[in-house]
Amino acid sequence: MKISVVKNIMEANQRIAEENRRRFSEKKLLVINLMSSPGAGKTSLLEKTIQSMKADFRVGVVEGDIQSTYDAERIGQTGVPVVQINTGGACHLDSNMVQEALKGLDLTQMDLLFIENVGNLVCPAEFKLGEDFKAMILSVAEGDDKPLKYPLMFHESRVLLINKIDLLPFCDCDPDLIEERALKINPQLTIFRVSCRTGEGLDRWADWLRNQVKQRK
Ligand SMILES: Nc1nc2c(ncn2[C@@H]2O[C@H](COP(=O)(O)OP(=O)(O)OP(=O)(O)O)[C@@H](O)[C@H]2O)c(=O)[nH]1
Ligand SMILES: [Mg+2]
Ligand SMILES: [Zn+2]
Repeated sequence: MKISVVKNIMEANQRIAEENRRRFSEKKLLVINLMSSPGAGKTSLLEKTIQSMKADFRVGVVEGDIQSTYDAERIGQTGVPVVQINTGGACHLDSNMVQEALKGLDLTQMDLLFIENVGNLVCPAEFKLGEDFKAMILSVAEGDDKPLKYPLMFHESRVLLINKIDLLPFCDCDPDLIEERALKINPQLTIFRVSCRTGEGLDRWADWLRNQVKQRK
């Protein structure tokens, strides 16, 4: 009966994700579930994005990690409200964990909420959290074959950020090939090439995001 157990878990996740989603849409809050493999640059992207948007929008963050409050402390330095989830071993966030984390945030004081998922290119893509959309980061150091091998995350995401483009001269990675392969899986993907190190491409991403927040209002 293993199969029915798994099914029940997914149904419960779906139900709580819908509750989260209702709360978010009551508050006209844009919520983004940010996913990538470990170290692709999720927290770095959030630090940069918050810096460029916090004068115009009220931003909040839920940080998901197996252990530690390290990322929440990094986000805390930007001055925006943040809650850390420690999954205690689980390799993805689920909607119940997010619902618990929301108790620590005042959603009435927020326009944009980022949920940084656990670093993992596989199962975070399977769990809805109540977000408006998923965004994923792939860093060029991971290789241009990743859309071929981990298609679900590319399929489920609305946005792909190709990060660490400052490292392209040192990597055997063709960003055109990443885009071509990703778009074959998901032709609706909006793609940005960025570097959180040099700042290249981040303005375009922030402009796009501002429009998304305004449309939600
Ligand atoms: N060269 C370069 N390094 C980067 C860039 N973005 C992030 N890094 C570095 O990559 C490392 C990992 O970045 P994080 O932002 O912590 O990555 P993450 O996805 O949040 O990692 P986890 O939360 O552990 O999954 C850090 O040392 C960053 O300074 C970039 O655009 N270029
Ligand atoms: Mg992080
Ligand atoms: Zn998992």
